[in-house]
Amino acid sequence: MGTALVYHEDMTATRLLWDDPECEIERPERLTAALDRLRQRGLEQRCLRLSAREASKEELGLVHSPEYVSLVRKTQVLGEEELQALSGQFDAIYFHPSTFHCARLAAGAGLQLVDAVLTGAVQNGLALVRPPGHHSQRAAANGFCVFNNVAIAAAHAKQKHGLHRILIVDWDVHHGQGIQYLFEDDPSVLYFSWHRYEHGRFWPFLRESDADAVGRGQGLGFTVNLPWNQPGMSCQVGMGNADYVAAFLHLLLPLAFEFDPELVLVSAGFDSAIGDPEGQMQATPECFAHLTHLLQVLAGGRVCAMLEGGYHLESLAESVCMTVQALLGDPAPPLSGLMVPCQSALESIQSARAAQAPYWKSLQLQDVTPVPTSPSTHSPEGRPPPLLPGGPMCKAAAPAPAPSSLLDQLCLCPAPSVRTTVALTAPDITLVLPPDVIQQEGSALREETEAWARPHESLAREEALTALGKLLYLLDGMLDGQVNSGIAATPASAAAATLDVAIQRGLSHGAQRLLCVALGQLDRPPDLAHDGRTLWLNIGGKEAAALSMFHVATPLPVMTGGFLSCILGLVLPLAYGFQPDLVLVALGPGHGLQGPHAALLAAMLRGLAGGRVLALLEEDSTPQLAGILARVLRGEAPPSLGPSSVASPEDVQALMYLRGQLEPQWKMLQCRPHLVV
Ligand code: X5A
Ligand code: ZN
Repeated sequence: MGTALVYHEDMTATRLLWDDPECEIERPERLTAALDRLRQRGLEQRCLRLSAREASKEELGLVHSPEYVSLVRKTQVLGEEELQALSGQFDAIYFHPSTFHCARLAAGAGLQLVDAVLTGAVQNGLALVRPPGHHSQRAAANGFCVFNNVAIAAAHAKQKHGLHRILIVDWDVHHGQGIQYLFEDDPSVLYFSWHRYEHGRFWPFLRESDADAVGRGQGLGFTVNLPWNQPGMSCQVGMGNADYVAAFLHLLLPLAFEFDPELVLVSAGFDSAIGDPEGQMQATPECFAHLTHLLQVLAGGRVCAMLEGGYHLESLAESVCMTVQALLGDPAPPLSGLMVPCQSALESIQSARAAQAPYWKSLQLQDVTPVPTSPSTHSPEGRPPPLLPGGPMCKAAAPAPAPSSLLDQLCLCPAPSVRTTVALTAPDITLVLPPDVIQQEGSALREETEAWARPHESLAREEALTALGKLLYLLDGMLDGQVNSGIAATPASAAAATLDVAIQRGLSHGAQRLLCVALGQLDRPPDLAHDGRTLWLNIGGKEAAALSMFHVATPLPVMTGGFLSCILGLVLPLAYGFQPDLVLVALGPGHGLQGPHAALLAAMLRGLAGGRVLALLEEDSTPQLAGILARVLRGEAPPSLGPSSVASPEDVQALMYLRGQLEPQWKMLQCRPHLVV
């Protein structure tokens, strides 16, 4: 459906005219650097370019007082000294004769973006704007922000489009207190912000940026603050990829799914990325592709991102590219670095979960006891040691390479231009496929197929052999980098054997770490080596069992709420911790998944392995199921699941049991710091 890029060159006009070390980082090159890089990468050309318009007085009046708007209007005719004097009345603000025009364009850009998305002209988009907006308040400029672009867009979406639930995700490194104040009693706007806080010692130094500020009146629970505190001993540097992904999986996304937004607005500040002088964080630009990707499973993919901060031009430009790539539907590049959240991040996530638990069902059934505050909870050597298999649960396992030693050794080819191929033996399924999905004709050589099939009785039949030949051909195409993802069908009786062959073939053809998510009655192949190269996750087992850190089984959750906590609380933490370079999802006998649930699972797994996901279906699956999977694998948003029911006690228990077993080895499962007695 397309991605909009909203911009106007005039927004490079406003700039600091006098000496002010605090404000000098907010400069015109921020926009040109981002735009130049988008052009270089050919990303701008793939977007629908929209020229920003000015927001009207009435539109600005949706969140600002008329007196404040006319005050800013008057700055157009002021001289430099008067501008400087007026700027001094606000915190971290400069005015320029062009500020009013630029700020109206910035707000107008957001409105245009929201209109484009909500009228269906595009699926999503980014507004590249300055001045930024999220610190600006009803009658005050603040922190480089003049008009509150995102807040105006949210108010407009409510007023002009009649929306009832809007999620605002503020991933800028500063607290968007302006947005918080404007919606703190409004339950139709869920505002999430993470921010550098350092127990109140970081700008804007506000008590109400802490996790216990959760909204007021009707809006209780609709303000979610995640303050990042002084990393201290347990992580010397700022938050990184693992911390950001953990915050999404364990805090933002459970609430967001329960909220079920109709629109997602992103206060997309990139001062939370590595290299930024303000944030001092460690997250790499790729992380923003993942954050964007994770948000695209909400609201039917209607995501509008608007630039806020971001002051390191190189880091900003790269992070903007990553965000736009994800919006365009490209698979996210794998994350680099050890995926282990630091203790300080876990403390923050845990306090925010505890503060929000009274208002959200998805947090209630899980253990949310308060955080231990003693500094002795920090391990003295800094971040936990690299993940090592062979703990108590791995007694039987042969010595395995530590996943950490395999990091960054992706020896597979880069993501191909052709995204999804479909190898199906049931021809009627093509009727429901989107046009750019390729129907695969090819098959592996007969002899080779027979050789792979030989050990398996169930693959002796002609139909099974034909299906296997197609699957092998598809898998080789994925491993060689000709196609990115695919769907293969197989006769139900041959599902387990076909999956076994696919795993063996993947491992022998260059996959270093293979994640296999098997739904329904599919057992781990008995002859699969326990060498840490395959993470086997069965959903649909009789009971929850962690037979080793690489062999996990859990029953299929019965309710939507349970399914979501299984994905967010188990599947994705394991997957992000394992960092696979190939993902197999098999819908086996009795998998019991509805189309939308299967689509959500596939869409989220597509964030792993550079999108290299092969889905295995049973031949008699409905064409609708194959169609919906093909669409999400090529980058379309999954349909929203609607209001989610609460997880059943059994689902919660299975999850808690597995977490308890696996947390010591899979640190991404943790959503609270561990107690050191
Ligand atoms: C939008 C934004 C930061 C202001 C920092 C003042 N503002 N020290 O990132
Ligand atoms: Zn910022």
